[in-house]
Amino acid sequence: MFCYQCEQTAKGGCTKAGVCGKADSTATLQDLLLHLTKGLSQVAIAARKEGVTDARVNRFVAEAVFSTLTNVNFDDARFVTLIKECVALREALKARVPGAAFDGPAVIQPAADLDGLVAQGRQYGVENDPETDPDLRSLKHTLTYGLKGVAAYVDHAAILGQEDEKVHASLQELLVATLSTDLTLAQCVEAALECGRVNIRAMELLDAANTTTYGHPEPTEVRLGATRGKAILVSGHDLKDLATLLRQTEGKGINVYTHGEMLPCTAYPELKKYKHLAGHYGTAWQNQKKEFAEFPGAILMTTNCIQKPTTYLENIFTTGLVGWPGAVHVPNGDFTPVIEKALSMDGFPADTDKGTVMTGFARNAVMSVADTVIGAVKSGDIRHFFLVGGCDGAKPGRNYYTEFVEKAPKDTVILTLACGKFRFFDKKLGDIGGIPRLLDVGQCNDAYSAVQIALALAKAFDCGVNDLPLSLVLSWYEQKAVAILLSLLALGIRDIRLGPSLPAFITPNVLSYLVENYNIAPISTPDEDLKAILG
Ligand code: SF4
Ligand code: SF3
Repeated sequence: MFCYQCEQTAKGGCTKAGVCGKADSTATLQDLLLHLTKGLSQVAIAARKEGVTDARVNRFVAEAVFSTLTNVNFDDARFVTLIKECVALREALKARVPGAAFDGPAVIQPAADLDGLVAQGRQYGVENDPETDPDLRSLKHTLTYGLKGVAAYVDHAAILGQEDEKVHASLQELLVATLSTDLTLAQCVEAALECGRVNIRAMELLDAANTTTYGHPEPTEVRLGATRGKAILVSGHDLKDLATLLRQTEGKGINVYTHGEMLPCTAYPELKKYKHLAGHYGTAWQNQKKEFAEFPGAILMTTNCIQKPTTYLENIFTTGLVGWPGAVHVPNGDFTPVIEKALSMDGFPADTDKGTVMTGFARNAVMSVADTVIGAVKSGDIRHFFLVGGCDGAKPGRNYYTEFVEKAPKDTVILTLACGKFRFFDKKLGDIGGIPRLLDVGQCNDAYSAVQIALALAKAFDCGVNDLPLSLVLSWYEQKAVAILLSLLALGIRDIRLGPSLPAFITPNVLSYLVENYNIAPISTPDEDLKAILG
């Protein structure tokens, strides 16, 4: 195996096993599935030209690519099933365009068993990429990882009924573009920016999916302590799974808690209406081994990030695209096994009080107080906004983000999103004239909301986003962050600070390009960066 798609990668790339816990076989099956998904996309593009589109093919491409995102699925058996489904869909679609001719991954026949598939997959790993130019390779891998993020957003939105045929078509075309060895540097850059543009539309669909189904998030105070009694913990990012579980647990004497990226779900009217949505438990994904082991109830993983379960393997359930070998996988929509497990466990023996945090400052909530915010900027009460957002992770260098927020002057406001916020989410930063200094916009899936806030501020001040008193200080871990970064570049946003380390798949020349054109900078120290930004 060779994998360097996430920030946690071993020096130069994971080769024997993933730092994330991904086995060599899993990584190799993921490579094969990704390659075959490009073959399915080739057929889908040809079919589209003939006026044939297939809804299941569109959904499958997104699901299969999302399955290969970091910390989603570690179960070889599930990848074997996906590989078989991919080829079956491809052949069925080919039959609907009898005149078309295909090559490459559109004609690969999969081996019969797991060992054969792993042997086959070795040919399609990133180390065997036929692209020989290191900078082109770097840009194409950036594109590939960005597309994994797009696939995640497309899938999330589709689960709630929001799809756009143009987004499916673009995702498939860009997947196929990564196969070409004829692209110039300029074409590769353009493809990466197009990925960013497609991602904006995918995130817009997801925003519409979430807000039309569950209402606009409202500023909400969330308890961090526990309530005596039976308990289920929900992690990942999927709102529909949480809604379904809340419905299915109503009146059963079970309290439901959010974990990690599910925290902002507590701010949606149609989710917060459930009285047994009792609060938030724990912090970001990399702390789950400790936090899940101590949780006295059942645990449901709806999407990334899952880690190898330890003592709690019997208590953890996966659903949707998530998988861990040995953990019980339940279909979306019927969480009976999770509920039965929770009822069989002790639950919390007593109430505990660990204070509260605020969430729910998504675009609608922030824009509803836009006049106050604009007034505070004009009067000088608010000097600067920082968007300190992105993924969390295990690296010690991520303390930078905690320190940065702690050291940000009292006349600055911190917008945050994604699981990186757990480095500082419970800090009491006070307010500026009633505007909280720490505003949780939502999940990584809500980056669209943050972009809309920035665009609205730019409009109000009649300037470009780059001219606002706003700085982006981002942390990345997995590939949704790559997609978001490409979206920000596609919007022309400059001066982004990125950490805790730069992607291993970026070559020095590509980095120089990013610095020259977008003034991207790696994070340094909180003191130095604050000084450079605020002068
Ligand atoms: Fe390594 Fe990250 Fe790939 Fe896991 S996903 S194998 S940690 S680079
Ligand atoms: Fe976090 Fe996995 Fe990226 Fe959703 S939960 S931001 S890392």
